Amino acid sequence: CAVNGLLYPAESETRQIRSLDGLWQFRLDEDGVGETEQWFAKPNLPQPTILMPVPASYNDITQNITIHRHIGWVWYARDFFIHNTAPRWVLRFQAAHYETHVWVNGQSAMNHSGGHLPFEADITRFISINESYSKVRAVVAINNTLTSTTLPPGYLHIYNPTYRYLETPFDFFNYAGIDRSVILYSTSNIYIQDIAIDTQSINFDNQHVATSAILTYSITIGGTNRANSLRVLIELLDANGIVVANNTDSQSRLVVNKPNLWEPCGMNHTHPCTEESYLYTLQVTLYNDASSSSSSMNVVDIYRISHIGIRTIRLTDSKFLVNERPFYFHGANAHEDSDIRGKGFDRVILTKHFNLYGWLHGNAFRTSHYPYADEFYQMADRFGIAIIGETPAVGLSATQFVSQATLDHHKQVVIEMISRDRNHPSVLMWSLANEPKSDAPSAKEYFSTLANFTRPLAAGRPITYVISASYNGDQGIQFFDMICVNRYFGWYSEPGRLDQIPWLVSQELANWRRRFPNKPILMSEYGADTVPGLHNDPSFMFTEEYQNDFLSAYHGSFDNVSSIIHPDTGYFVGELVWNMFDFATEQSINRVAGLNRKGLFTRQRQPKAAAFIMKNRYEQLELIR
Ligand code: GCB
Repeated sequence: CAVNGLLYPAESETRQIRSLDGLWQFRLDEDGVGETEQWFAKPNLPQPTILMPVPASYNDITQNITIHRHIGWVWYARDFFIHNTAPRWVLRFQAAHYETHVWVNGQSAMNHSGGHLPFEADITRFISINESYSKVRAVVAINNTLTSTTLPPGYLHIYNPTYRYLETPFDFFNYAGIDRSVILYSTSNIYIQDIAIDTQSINFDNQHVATSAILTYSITIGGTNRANSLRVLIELLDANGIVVANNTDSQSRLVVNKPNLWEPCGMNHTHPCTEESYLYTLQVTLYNDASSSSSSMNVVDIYRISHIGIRTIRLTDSKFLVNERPFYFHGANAHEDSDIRGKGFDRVILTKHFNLYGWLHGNAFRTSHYPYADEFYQMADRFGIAIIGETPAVGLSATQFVSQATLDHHKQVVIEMISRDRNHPSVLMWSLANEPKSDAPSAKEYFSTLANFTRPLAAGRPITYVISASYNGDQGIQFFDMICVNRYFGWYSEPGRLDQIPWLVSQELANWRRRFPNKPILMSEYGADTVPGLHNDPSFMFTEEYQNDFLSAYHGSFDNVSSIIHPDTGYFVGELVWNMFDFATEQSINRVAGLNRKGLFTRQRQPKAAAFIMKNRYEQLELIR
């Protein structure tokens, strides 16, 4: 499959990186006239403009409710200089939500549909590369309107000229704008375009020590005018920078003797979550070998991936094996969401996220409900946190299952997500959707097609989607590898009845097992809204006591069928709480002050009482291995 992986922009001897983050000119385009009036060709956006930080969602930056709830086009612009020290310049958006049009020096440079994933264009043709510098103007128009064929879907209702409402069939605020970094980077005319690496083949001796690993890789070269003398050198460096394997074919294998394996934290006792997991660096050098003497090696491009982890994944009927040992997922799902920034990427929030994971002894999370910024995966690789990478297909209904446009876009998103994330050892599974209406008859054909499409691209990972339908109603999971269910007994159903949770959970898991005896099961969400500081004994809904008791009530049922507590009979391979942090939603009668409050931590990243209960549980779970 010809997938361009859009390699993460990395500096090297042959590549310069320039951040275009900062304050951009910004304005709303409430009447949607910007393109017809050619705002992209003007030296300034028409007034009134304001300053907008990039990266950030624009919604919560001002005190203006119109900007907060805006639906439609917005415009961003900035000028910058390029010093013509390189022959090729690429402008890259790490993500923007949702439909994005970009002009460079007044000319259309790229369009992209969909948030959460990067897009880029070679902008060399728009700048005067023969001068010593070029002045460049980038103008960006972004529309956050969701439709029945976007992912996630949405439905625009226009009640009158001032009352427009975007119905979003999902439970998080539709933050928008340039919410991840904008980067300018240079390469040579001929360059390393893509790298795919697979570490799935490891030999173990009978003491379970890895004796060797075979890494299969493929390098794609981009650019024109390729000379016959172009060569490639692939080297794998260990954590001390020593070359442990190399090759000179663009598609081949590297053999590593006695490899150090990447493992999720807690898989052995000596590896707490805050310690770094073992990572190798893959260094790819592209060079011209005109004179055939190695001293005249003329380097054209160098690219390094510094997060190569050697590990295997395999599913059995009842276990999720990492490096051939049972792995039990435990942690909390999250959202890219924080005060003021909305979904804007922020390294402070990122680092706190992982420090809290370490504190909690969590070993896994799902990127609910869309692919996160690349940096989350890089951190997860280092911390040894397992990721279930999810597409933005949240809230699919029967309408979407019969739409070819939705299916085509879903496939496109699968390609973009997997090709971006497949080289991360932390990604252990792909989730292709969250809570689709999978008991609709049309779900069967849709998910069968999607599973068949994804399987050859899945890069050694199992595939799943996250289910809210009943065990006997779901039509699509039969085509996937694992069962992931979200359940809210004692909350959305049986509200207040903590006493009913244990048997309901046990019965639920047993029912799924009966229908699918060959697929391991994971609870991909369970949780209760909790207002910090609210107390009641006996526990009542929304109090800290209730969240404690609610979560604990699930755990006994999990433990009864756990694949690590009962290695012979267990089939339950993990538990992911909803949610790590409180997060923003639309305003509604069940979301006090516009927040879903199921976090173990507040939106400001401070613990509720339940965080301590979960820390204790995860510490105990780690000791079971
Ligand atoms: C779910 C959804 C999640 C919601 C959660 C809730 O099942 O997957 O997006 O936020 O329930 O709290 O309602």
